[in-house]
Amino acid sequence: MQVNDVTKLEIEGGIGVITVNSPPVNAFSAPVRQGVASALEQALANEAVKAIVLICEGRTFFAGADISEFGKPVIEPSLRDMQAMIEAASKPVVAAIHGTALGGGLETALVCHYRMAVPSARLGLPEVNLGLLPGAGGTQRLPRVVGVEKALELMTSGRQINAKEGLATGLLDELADEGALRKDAVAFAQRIAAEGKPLVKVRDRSEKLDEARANSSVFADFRKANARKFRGFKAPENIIRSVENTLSLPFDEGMVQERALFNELMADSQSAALRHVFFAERTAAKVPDIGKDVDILPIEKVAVIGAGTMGGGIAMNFANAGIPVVLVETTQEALERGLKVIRKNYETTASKGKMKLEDVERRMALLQPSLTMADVADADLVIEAVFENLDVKREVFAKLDAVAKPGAILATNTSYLDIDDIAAATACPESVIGLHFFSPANVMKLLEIVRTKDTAKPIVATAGKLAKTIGKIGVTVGNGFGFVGNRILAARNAQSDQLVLEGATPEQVDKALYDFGFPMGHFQMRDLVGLDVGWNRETTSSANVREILNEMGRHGQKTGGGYYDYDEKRRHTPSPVALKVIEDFAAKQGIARREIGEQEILDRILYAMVNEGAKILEEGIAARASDIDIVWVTGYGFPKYRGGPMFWADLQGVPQVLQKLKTLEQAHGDAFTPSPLIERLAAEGKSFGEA
Ligand code: 3H9
Repeated sequence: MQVNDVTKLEIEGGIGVITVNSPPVNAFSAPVRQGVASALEQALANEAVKAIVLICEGRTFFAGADISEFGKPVIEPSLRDMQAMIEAASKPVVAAIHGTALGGGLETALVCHYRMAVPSARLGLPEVNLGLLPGAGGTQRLPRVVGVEKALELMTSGRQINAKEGLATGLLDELADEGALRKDAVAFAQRIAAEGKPLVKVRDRSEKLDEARANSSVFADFRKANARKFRGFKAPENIIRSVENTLSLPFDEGMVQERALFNELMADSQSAALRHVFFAERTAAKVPDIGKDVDILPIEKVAVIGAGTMGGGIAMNFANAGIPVVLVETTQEALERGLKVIRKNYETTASKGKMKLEDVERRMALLQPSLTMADVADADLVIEAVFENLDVKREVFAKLDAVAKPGAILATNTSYLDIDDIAAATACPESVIGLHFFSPANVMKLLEIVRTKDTAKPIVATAGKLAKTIGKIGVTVGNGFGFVGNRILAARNAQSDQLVLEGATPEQVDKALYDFGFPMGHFQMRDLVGLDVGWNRETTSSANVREILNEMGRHGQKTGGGYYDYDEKRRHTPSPVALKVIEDFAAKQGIARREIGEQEILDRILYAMVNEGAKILEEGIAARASDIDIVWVTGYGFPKYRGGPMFWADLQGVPQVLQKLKTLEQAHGDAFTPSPLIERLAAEGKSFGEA
């Protein structure tokens, strides 16, 4: 019987089966909550029903509260009301789980009296990723089932566990056969009813809490162990406080406090930012002019030109996804060195237990080393990762043009160069695209997909699909200096360099960025990467502080000094030598040094970045402001809880951004001349999100 558009109730062998089908992910929207509540009422009122199964159709069990309803007035019944009905039901209710039981979905399973899942199911409370805590009883019930420590770990990381771990931790009562969930859940419910098993309510359980009471330092230890990881994020602390309440408050009082702690997070800009990132990540996958009708090309074999740090890392992505890779180098030595590094990376992962040893061999076997460009002939995609120099790259592309099979995608991993210039070396510019991986390429999530004026749509669509296949977040951008990420980085770098000349110290600039939430400051980052990256010994001319430091042999961490001095453990201290270089250079430039405060540092760096982002939007290099945010959050360490530079700017308000830029322009010049887009948005009363 259909209860409403998304819910039906069927009676099968004395079991009331409530089935929800609300694509795409069965989130608890108002119709889903209403459907479950009325199906439950009907099942409870029906004497033929001895027990109830709650199950979903489609790809997954409930994926949680409907995030798109957040911030809007609650439509009855609330998730908590619906859950209270289930928990208080006079007949046993079994949650039958497939896909992912997440957030409010798992919390609903926790109010059912029993839980069963197929082996492929995954369970988790990922609210922390949205800047929230599990606010439908999760913080109160999960510790009662899996224990305080495990619950803290799961809720503050958002980690999903598989069904096997679910069974081992007591989160699941039974496993169903894959593909036979409904049948097995009905049989399980029949057994429960026939044997008169109790209506187990997690809220009444206390044995795991008693265990935690015996270990008085559990919360302090947990906070200490994770201080670095949680830095800047508010949700983990509220989760910990709510779990602490399980030990000191009765269940109902704990629930009241959970609600208060949840509401506090919901009202905070961090959650708004993290929810923005959640949707922005998914929106980035949709390229405005590329519909579902555009062909996706098969990628069954890849070739990577260059087995250096980038090329090797890029090749690993494909081997990890089971796609064979031809790895081409010019010398046997370079090839062997590259393969050795890849093997070492895999073995390190295996030694940490994150990969099986046989998988190391399986992945290595997917890599076919070659010294001959002609070996790319049967690759569907060729990625060039050679030295960052236009002539070198053009030469490679001219060769590729001759040896690659017709229709193969020819990609460059350049981070700054004009891809139109590179494509012009071929007779098929429509097949050329930029795939800008970030170092380390096997780890970093971001992939800038750079389309030129000529790149054919199927090539762009295929690159987007490929990003997903290899576990990256692909953002499609236009071809222009530095694309999105490095162009904004250049604006940030210019201000950082200028600030130290005008009187700030490298450590002051770095501290301001670190305190804002970046993992490390600009100068520390440069020292880590190596000041000599991109520096040319032949042409260096003491034109800036960086060149002078390089000329002095101060190439960064690896040489014991750069902008900072380093000890043998690579710990940094302020460098009097570097400061002297800065002061001398500033004097030579006629720049009078002065005291510079943290606010000025942040203002100049952030507003320069936002202004550059606005120009990028205006030029159509990025399709939307949220794409810029994703590039910076996933590729450059912009604090996720601030949502990215453009979301941060929207929080300040576009008129305020405009005002600030005008003030900065007066004091510091052209870099702050507001982009015309900002003027226009301010006049139209629009945000960057609406641009
Ligand atoms: C919560 O539960 C709070 C409670 O504790 C307390 C409440 C009081 N709502 O990711 P996909 C959309 S907080 C609305 O591409 P996949 C998504 O935007 C919630 N929409 O698929 C996308 O839309 P579109 C805790 C949602 O197969 C489409 O579904 N739960 C929701 O790669 C497909 O998504 C979570 O945080 C939602 N909850 O992955 C789980 N979830 O097609 C968040 C998804 O228009 N969700 N959408 O772009 C996920 O992790 C993944 O979506 C999931 C599927 C693993 C489920």
